Amino acid sequence: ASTDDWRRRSIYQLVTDRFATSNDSSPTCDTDDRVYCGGTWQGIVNKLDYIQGMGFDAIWISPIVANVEGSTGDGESYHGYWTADQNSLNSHFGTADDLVALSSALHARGMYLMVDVVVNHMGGTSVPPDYSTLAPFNSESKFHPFCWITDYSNQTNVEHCWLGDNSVPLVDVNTEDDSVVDFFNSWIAGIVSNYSVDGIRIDTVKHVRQDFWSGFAEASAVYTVGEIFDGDVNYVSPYTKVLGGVLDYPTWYQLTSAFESTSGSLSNLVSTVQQAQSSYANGEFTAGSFLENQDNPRFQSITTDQGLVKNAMSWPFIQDGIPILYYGQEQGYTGGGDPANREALWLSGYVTQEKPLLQLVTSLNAARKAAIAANSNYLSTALTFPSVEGSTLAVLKYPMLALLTNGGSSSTPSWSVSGTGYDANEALIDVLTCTTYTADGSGGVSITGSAGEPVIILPTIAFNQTYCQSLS
Ligand code: ABC
Ligand code: CA
Repeated sequence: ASTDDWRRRSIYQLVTDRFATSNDSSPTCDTDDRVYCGGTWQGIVNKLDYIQGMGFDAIWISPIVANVEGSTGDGESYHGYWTADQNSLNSHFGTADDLVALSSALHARGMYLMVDVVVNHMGGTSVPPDYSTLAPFNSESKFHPFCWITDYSNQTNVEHCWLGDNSVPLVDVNTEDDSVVDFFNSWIAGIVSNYSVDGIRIDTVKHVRQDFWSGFAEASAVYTVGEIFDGDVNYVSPYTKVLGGVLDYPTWYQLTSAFESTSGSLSNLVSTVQQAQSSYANGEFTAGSFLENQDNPRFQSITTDQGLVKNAMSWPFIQDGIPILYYGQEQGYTGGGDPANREALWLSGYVTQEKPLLQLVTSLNAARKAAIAANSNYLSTALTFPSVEGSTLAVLKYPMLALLTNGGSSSTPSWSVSGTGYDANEALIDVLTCTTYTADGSGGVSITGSAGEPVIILPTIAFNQTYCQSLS
């Protein structure tokens, strides 16, 4: 599927090993052990109702190819980022038929499959690594000479030296070598066609020369979203010219710091978003917007104030890009940094009732879908900030008006917003509570909220009321 096809989508990101088992069993899974816990592609198929029930219409799964086997000083390769053989699948997660069955099951529901892929490196188990264990590049000449990345301000160092550590060096592929480039271009085309993949998430993008990526993206012929783990818009933007989109790390930094406490800066979030809107090649429209992922402490390991949590969680669904929710957030998971943030989801029982954050996510997906349906230009309407005042923020992307606050759960926020585009006295609804409001004589909105929670306004006419009836 193309970049344009993905713009309206909403993505559920999962770590295959930790999402669901084939037979619905619930094996113990202590994240500190860093071992395979038993999740599979078949397990995902069994739980698609759970994902689709929240309104997601795409999933992003962790890497699929064969990895370093057995235990290392950094544990087992349950996450999938330590490739051993580019041309085989990771048998812990199932067979090729299972992966095809997953993509078929998704497509039968009108959902998309995004696969995580790693080009930059392969997984070693010693320094120097035993190159003969790697496939298909099994000689030193296909890799950059060993050196650790030591200087992130030196782009050559970032691209040619190695990530990882002495237990698991991430053996850096020589992506300047033409035969390596040719291999990867046909490899990605093969993955996309063999498993009917709709989009790819690309790992460690900033560790490979920028001009490698346009050919790779073209060869994939699908939407490509790249990971450039960096907070600086100026550093990230150039990559938006060579890929379908980027994971919006610059906004993520400001989103986290804006809502992690009641003293966070909303204006820093606003200015970073505006900078990204004007410097990314497609504005923020094709960027992946997220609050959590497998590399960073979960938001609720920083604060459990539910007012702050709900505001931060709302962000990816109300902004210009493609929302991504990292599995487990809907269940209120609180794991800290890697590996604690990779909890097994089966330990939650996949409960959907009386789960306020799961309900929030469901409402946010419903609101976004309704806004897309109501305004044929919604997906190309850049959000604006009609009001930024101390601890409150209004985000307008007509017909959606998101009223956010970082006042925390003991605050009673209020917003007064003009220039909304609503008609005089138009009937409005807060999608999260189904409370109704009326615009004033000039279309303005004045609302007092409660418990520091966000309010997500749509014209009542744009929102399917049966959704509200199903809430109670
Ligand atoms: C394992 C253990 C960890 C242990 C580590 C040494 O080894 O589990 O507990 O600490 C995979 C696994 C990990 C594993 C690693 C290494 O491999 O998932 O569990 O960690 O073996 C991607 C993936 C990630 C994956 C890999 C490797 C890459 O999302 O899941 O990890 O395939 C860098 C890379 C980035 C990478 C990330 C983990 O490391 O660029 O691609 N993620 C700075 C650097 C960034 C760097 C980041 C984190 O630190 O600039 O390049 O990311 O180390 C801001 C700046 C940023 C700065 C931050 C900290 O501050 O703007 O630039 O980021 O202000
Ligand atoms: Ca590299």
